[in-house]
Amino acid sequence: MPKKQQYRFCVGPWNFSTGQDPYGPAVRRDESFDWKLAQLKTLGFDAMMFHDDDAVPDIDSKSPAQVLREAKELKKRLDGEGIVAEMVAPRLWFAPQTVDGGYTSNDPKHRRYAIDRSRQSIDIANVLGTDVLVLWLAREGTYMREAKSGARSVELLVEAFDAMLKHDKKIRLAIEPKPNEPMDHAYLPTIGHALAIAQKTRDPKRVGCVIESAHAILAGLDPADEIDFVMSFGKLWSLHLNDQNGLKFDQDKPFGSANLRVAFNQVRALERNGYGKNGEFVCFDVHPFRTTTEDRWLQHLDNSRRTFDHLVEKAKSYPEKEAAKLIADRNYQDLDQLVIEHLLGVR
Ligand code: XUL
Ligand code: MN
Repeated sequence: MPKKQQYRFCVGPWNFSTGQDPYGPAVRRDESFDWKLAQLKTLGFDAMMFHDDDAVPDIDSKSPAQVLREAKELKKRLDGEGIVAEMVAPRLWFAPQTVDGGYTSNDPKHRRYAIDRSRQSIDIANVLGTDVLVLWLAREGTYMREAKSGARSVELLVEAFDAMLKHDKKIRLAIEPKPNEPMDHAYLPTIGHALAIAQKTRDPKRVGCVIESAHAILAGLDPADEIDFVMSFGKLWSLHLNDQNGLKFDQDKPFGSANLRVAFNQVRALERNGYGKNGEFVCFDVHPFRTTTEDRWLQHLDNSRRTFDHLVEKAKSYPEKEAAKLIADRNYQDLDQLVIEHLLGVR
């Protein structure tokens, strides 16, 4: 394995969720933003991710000047806590204008809203001191395929990305693919799609990716392969580690919770490719189980981080020579058991 690397950790305010789901209300009392911010250092995290309206609540009711004023105030609070803003992401999927998607909506007024709001998110990112704009394209797809033209949607996505790249010469767009939910099918379901559409934009070098473990699993892919693939293009600019138990709703389970071996392989891929060496963060896009009580509210974050650290140790202590010998002999049967017993700590 390559030489030692230091990881830095990150989380978003939405990861302190109160347990609300489509079938029931919140089960934990919400805490203030300041409280959430203060927890990061105690957890050993260095950065926070922001949707535009995490940074500036009720953003659509405020003037552009007011939005920037509030972003500046937030930057001061972050500096005071010694926390970095890792990224900003336009939260387009709540607004009435994006019921049928933002950039790919059939309504030109709504497409304009989505692009304007994305440009404003870039302005917020500038104030917060990050050059990464994350685009989780929540409603850029359809509930039924006859509703939109797939070919036109590709053009509209490129137009939207070009408008963002033009708005700011330094901003990097990090596309976070997810194949479904809330839509039946999304237009950019995998890392391969994100990399391919990057090539059609005015500045492909500034269009890269975020991998979320659960999203790759929902696409029927191995997140470790997605990591290796995108890192061979030098385009993994952020990472949302979590876990997902098969093809269900997006579960955002603690890292390693459903499949420790898949988690191990993700960590090996990160180590192998030197993730973090250009300042990238390891973010945990995880949520507490709904049953979690308020006194255990931070556990899913701490646990994900602990599992990650243990798996880094497992990656470093993996018996490479023994494994190489088995690979040379094409003895994958014993290689399989080698991995299992290494993870079980019995060899
Ligand atoms: C949705 C998801 C988002 C993005 C940020 O599945 O993962 O929280 O990470 O918009
Ligand atoms: Mn995510």
